[in-house]
Amino acid sequence: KSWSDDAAVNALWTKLCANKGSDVSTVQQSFVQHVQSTLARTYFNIDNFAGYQAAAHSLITHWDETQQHHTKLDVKRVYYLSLEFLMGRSLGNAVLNMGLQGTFSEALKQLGFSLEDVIDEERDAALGNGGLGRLAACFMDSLATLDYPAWGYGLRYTYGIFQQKILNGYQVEVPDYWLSFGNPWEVERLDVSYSVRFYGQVAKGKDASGKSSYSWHGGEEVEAVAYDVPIPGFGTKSTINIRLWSSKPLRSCYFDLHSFNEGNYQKSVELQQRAEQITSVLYPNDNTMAGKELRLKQQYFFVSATLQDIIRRFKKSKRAWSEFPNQVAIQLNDTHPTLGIPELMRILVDLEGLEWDESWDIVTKVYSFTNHTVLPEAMEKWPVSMISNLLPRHMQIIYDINLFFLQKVEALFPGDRARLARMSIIEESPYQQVRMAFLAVIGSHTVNGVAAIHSNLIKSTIFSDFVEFYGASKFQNKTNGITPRRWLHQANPKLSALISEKLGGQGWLTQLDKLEGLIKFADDENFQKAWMDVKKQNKIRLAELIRDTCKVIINPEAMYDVQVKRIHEYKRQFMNILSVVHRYLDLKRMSPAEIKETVPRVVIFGGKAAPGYYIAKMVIKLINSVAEVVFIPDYNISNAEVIIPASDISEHISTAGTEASGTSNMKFVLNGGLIIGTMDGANIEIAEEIGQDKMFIFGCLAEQVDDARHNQKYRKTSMNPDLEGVLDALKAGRFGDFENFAPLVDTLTIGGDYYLISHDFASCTYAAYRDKKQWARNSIISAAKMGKFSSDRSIRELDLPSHDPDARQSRPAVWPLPVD
Ligand code: 73E
Repeated sequence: KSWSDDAAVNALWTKLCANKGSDVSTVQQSFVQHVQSTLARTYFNIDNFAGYQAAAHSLITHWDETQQHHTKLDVKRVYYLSLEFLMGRSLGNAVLNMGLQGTFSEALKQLGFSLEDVIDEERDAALGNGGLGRLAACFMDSLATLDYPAWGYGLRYTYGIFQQKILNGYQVEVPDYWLSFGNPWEVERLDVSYSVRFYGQVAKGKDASGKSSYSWHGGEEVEAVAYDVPIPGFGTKSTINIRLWSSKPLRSCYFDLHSFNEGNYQKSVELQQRAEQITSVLYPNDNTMAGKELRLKQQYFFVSATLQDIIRRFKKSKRAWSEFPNQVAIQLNDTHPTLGIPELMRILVDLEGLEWDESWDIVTKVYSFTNHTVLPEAMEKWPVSMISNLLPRHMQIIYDINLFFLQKVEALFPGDRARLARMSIIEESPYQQVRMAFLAVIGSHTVNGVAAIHSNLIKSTIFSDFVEFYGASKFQNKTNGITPRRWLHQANPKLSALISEKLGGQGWLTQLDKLEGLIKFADDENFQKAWMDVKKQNKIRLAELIRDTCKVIINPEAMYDVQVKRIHEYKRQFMNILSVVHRYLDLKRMSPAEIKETVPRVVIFGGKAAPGYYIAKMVIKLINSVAEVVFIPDYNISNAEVIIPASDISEHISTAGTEASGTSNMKFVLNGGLIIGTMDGANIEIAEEIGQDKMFIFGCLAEQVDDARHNQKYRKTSMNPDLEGVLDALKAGRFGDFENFAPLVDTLTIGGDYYLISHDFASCTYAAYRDKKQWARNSIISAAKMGKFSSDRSIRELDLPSHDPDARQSRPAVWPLPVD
């Protein structure tokens, strides 16, 4: 019962709910109460970790009320479906977003804790690989901050992205059992669970009117249980949810009684374990497809539970199905949740008894699709045989979708058989596979790329036939963004404070364009000094992290040159380390006087290689063998928050046309770092905003890549002589046994140098760093012009259902106020 008819009962509830002040003593009361009852500890045995848990629990009361508010308003909701959410830590972010920083620091201080130490106890929630998963997390922050009636949906993996250790220069993966000490940020919803079927058979029958009907039965069923994670917006009382599904055995058959009776206890538990396996681990491949049946199971498990939940919510309003698109918008984060398209068709046609055409009309009004990559190895294709076995009814539906689609193509382009083969959802050779990106395009009303160059590229390459068929307006660009709340305010508190002081308030945190107000201070020497002083302090903070994790002492006076991102051939960490060796060899040749003239530079790398990616792992070994650089192990959100504010320059040097957008490039510039980059992804738009003169741009352009590759492959161009010198040094064993790297070096020669390292091999010296004033000026102006790259702008452009204007009121006393 949600509301009583009894006025006295209502009054008592209202009074108790309202009793949630945010002054220091109320926070302390709540904290102590959680220490005693939630954690069952006492004043005498509480450590920083318990302090963290109690602080988190004190924040998480009454967070469900935004949902009630949206239900009351009866608004259309937007659902962001993503197999990855790379959240990092929550406590520091929640306290800042709720405006409770001062209160919490003081409350904890008086109780003998420091807020920073308590924050440091939290483990990263790392349910994502890289940019795609972090984008989902930034989008959730923006959706909450902008008061959208939004839900995120994902999977609650028991193991997040592996932890990386470096042993003898090699990457070693350690499982990330992040839940081992519990997770105060999630609420288990045992009341929200659905069953999900796999395998089995399809029976064909006839319904009452004599029409063919299909029913899927048999196989095995597992249960999806919801875990909700609250996302508080910044400066608003909106708090939205990410609902993560965890797989459990079906409640009704916890034991296989037959095996149990035969005395085979082991076997009776097997079913249970099989079910739990589905959400056990995040696939650690970034920008490559794993192709394992378990991954396909994860994808279907995810969309099945999510759609059941969305439909349950929709049905509460007792509307007709034709209203579904007015109540529901679903954004697909890449093709990973694309099975949602045939699944919604199955629900409408097989279970709800709607006609095919009516159902298809609903489906295509509900879905939109974001493409994040054009790399062929990342394009999802599933063998027809695998889908037919795991999801037999879905395979039939996909065939039908394809048939009706190709009939329309045939009508528009009669007799063009090659076109039909190109556009078919089914790839025929070397064996039949389902092209998930095509299914996503056909089942969605809009498709977007993630930066201007990428959105143009998908129109001219992978989806060009679809542009001809649907017209260009279906294909749009929504340049990625990042949340300034986490990536500046939280990660760089000193710079945030300096900016707020200069701009006279924190308005820029929700209207990032306001940073432009800093431009008029770019030549002000005092401001330049204050700006660079913050950078210096951040460099010292990073030097301490490096001292503690790598046992290396670095000089904060040197220029910090950073490349942190997943290790991938297209991102060209290999080229970066080769150019480090080149500069090292140069130094060796120089006279002491010449050496004095050079800028001291600390080169810092970080990033994980997919466990099965042999060449990427060899790049890590090479980096670690060049002892003059630092490799920070286990690059993750929390150390990114220390690394990014400390960089002077960072490297975003993918072969043109390969990095769809990149988002760390935005984070570095927003924190006053300059970037060295190729004309790729969002680098191009950053250059447009801040001016090319404030970036170190080099390398081949996207439109030149094909020719350059051709010339490289057929040795029409000879190898860059500087690069040749570097390879000679490697071959001479100056960085350890050459055998360790031979296959990597082969990619440049017999491999045809597909990523154009020789072509782009660049060796800049950045003398500009010597002119400190000019550097400070460029740094200030660049950061000031980054307004476009707020994820708030991306979210607004996505044209999602209208947000709730009433939610934006002054921050209530507690998080969040009950809906009146
Ligand atoms: O350029 C980035 C982009 O900034 C792109 O490589 C990345 O998405 C970011 C956010 O838009 C991305 N990740 C994946 N595809 N593109 C991917 C593919 C398969 C599995 C996991 C991640």
